[in-house]
Amino acid sequence: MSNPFSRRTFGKALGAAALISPASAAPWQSGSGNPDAQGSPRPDFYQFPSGFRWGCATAAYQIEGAAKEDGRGPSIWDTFSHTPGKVYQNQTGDVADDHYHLYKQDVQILKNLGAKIYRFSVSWTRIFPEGTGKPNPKGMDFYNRLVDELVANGIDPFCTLFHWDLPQTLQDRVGGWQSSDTSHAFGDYAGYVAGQLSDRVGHFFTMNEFSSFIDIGYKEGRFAPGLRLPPAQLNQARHNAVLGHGLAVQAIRAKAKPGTKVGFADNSGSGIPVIEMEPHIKAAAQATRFMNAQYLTVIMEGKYMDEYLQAQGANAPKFTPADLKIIGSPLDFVGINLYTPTYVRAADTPLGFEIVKNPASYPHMASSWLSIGPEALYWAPRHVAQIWNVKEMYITENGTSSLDVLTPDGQVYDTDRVMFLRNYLTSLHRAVAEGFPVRGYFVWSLLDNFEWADGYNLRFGLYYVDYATQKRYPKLSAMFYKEVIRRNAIV
Ligand code: PNW
Repeated sequence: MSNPFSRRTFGKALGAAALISPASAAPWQSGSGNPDAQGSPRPDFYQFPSGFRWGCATAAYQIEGAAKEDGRGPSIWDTFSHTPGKVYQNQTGDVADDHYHLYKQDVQILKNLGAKIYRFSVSWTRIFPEGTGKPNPKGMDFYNRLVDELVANGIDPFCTLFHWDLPQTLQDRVGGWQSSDTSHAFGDYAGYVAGQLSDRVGHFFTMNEFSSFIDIGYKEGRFAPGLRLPPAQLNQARHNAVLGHGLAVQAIRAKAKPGTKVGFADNSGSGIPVIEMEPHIKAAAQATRFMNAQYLTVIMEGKYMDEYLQAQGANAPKFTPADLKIIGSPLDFVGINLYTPTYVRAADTPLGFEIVKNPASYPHMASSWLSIGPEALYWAPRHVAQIWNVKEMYITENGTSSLDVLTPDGQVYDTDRVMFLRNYLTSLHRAVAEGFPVRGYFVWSLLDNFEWADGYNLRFGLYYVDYATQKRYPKLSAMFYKEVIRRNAIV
């Protein structure tokens, strides 16, 4: 083993640390500059390679507000959030974090954290208020100013082109993702924005989480546009989404500066072997391919799995070989949003696996769907690298909701979030240490924000937002993350 710290020396270092660790206030409370000597009681054990990139992620509708400003057109999330009964307490993204006006302050917050990368999304209807047609210069200006501000502060912008805020006109005119007209409109919009920003933005994500905006929006109806389509129509919408992704990849390559990198950010279900032993590991990899057959797998393989098409039968999507070629356009990197584990065991089924359902007692965070499974952050990159030979990956989202409370003196002790991040990062460290090519990590999210159907009830930020005053307060987790970044290690 090349591990520099044997169990013995590790234990000794800890013992020594206990003797010398100062009893004074935590470094961030004393505000005493660089806490290196006192703050680091032992050699950092979970050190990341130099050059590993730390950042935060957000999305337009969740933070920007300014819903009607400078010519922005309505998106399906404006319509949905303004429809009574769809969002917690009928809250909307009309104002959100008012980031549209406070972006300079938010860039300073990022800088203060030490973040070197930032993932934001562009609101399609700021650029094309009706989805297609003539671009709106004022909308584009906002992203130009934001990108300039990031670059001036030493932060590398990563741009997501679609984080669910589809132009309402496209929903009304053609049924949104139910029509390939939307796929083409998306390609045009993506090419235009990349053409405008790629002199300063090196990485573009086409779309964020196919399954969230299609399956929750067009099947379960809990997200905009709130539809419950039957299987054949649903599969076609899924197909149009990945087609839109492929068209965007091609448009970005045509319009962006040479060398611009293109990928996507998906919350691909990732199988975790119930026990780390060969048959279950194999089963978990198979499950990862099959669970993502309609999104990640068809994008990476340029082909729908036979098992998927067979399982769908008459409800399978209609497509041409040309579609598949577009969908499978080669990518420069893959982004993985990761929150929850899916346990898998080897089984005597056609694909050799079975998904193991968690018992009711399985622990979760404040969001009821957010089951805790740090190992997912090891297995997801490993599967993606091994199954599809991906050479560059980012964890594009990872984080948790919490029922944060602001104390009278302006503190938020989100010990649950710190626990969550520390444990997930430990698994990510294992993936990186074993050589799986994860190059960076984005916490979801920089700020508390509009958490879709949960409104402002559930907070995902490292910074607490007082929505009445728009004041931001660093939580304990922000201090933790700042120290992780500073030491390039889990602390
Ligand atoms: C992601 N699930 O959504 C999104 O990309 C963010 O916009 C969002 O705020 C964040 O995660 C937290 O929810 C998800 O049901 C939505 O498993 C639903 C699920 C996962 C992620």
